Amino acid sequence: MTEKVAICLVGPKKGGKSSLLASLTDCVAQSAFGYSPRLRPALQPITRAEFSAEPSEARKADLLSIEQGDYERMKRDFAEGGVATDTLDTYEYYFRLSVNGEAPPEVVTRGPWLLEVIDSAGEIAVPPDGAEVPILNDVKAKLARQMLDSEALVLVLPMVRLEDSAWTGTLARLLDRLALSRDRKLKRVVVAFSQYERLFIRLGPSAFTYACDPAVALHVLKKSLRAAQWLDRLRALEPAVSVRFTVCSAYGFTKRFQNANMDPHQPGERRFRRASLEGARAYSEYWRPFLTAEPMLYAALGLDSAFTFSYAQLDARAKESAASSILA
Ligand SMILES: Nc1nc2c(ncn2[C@@H]2O[C@H](COP(=O)(O)OP(=O)(O)OP(=O)(O)O)[C@@H](O)[C@H]2O)c(=O)[nH]1
Ligand SMILES: [Mg+2]
Repeated sequence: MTEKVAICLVGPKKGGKSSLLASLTDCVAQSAFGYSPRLRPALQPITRAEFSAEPSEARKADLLSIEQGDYERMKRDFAEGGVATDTLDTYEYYFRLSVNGEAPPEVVTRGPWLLEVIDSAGEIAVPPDGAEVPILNDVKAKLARQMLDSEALVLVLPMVRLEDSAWTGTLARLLDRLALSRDRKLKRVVVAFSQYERLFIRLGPSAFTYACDPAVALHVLKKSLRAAQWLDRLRALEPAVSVRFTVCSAYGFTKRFQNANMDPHQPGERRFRRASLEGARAYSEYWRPFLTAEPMLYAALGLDSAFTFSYAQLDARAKESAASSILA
């Protein structure tokens, strides 16, 4: 049965929300994610009319729709270096998601899913601390409503030292208000650290090998979150809301965006292989972008990949290293 899921992207200006969304369908199409390639998810942009129509009406809506491809425009903007989302409105994008391969029974027996993903300028929900950013009240009210009506939030944060960031206070307050609000529908929150490839640019051909190791991602997440004051606010949402942490890069590890970490031994675009995955498909993927499917697939399905981590996973590692330091 078709299910509708609303997902709201939230995060500071220049955090990478629009880029994450723009690279999403390519990431899914190229299986550039940490899910098993046997999951075989498919994600295609659809029009608002298709999203709104009853299932039997969907084909008709398809035919009648003359909507200009908003999502195509977003992809183009991204490919040309990115455009800051304006503060005049919030923007909805629609997708049809299906899972065509092996998945846990609670997932395969459901779907397809119709997703509404809401993008907006970072300054509306997470302005810099103390800054007076003029935003129309109507737009603020619309986004607030959309956040409360969403089943999932994807929090996109740039992978920088969080204690240096000017927006951590507003983010903490936003999470507080969300925790207190009674009429929220929220079931899942994914915290996605964007621009992950930037950590590896000095590693040359090893960059991709390290990036593909979930243990490296877990380690990086733990370090990044150590100073995050908003982390406890997020934890307060549990257990009603399940929270996951992940990393991603809309740019990925290819030359297209002038990344320095392309394999220097290969001319042109090189195909990568993720270690520890057998099977022919895994050998032939481009890996561009990198893991940007994770936040949205978890938000929509509640399905974990090798790169989505729970509080328990983050904590378990903390205990292990505490124990090993006692023995050291
Ligand atoms: N290195 C690197 N830069 C990225 C990546 N993704 C996005 N960027 C750049 O980061 C900047 C901000 O990205 P956006 O996607 O526009 O960020 P946003 O959160 O939508 O920002 P607002 O719309 O202003 O709230 C742009 O200049 C992007 O080109 C990435 O994976 N790696
Ligand atoms: Mg944007």
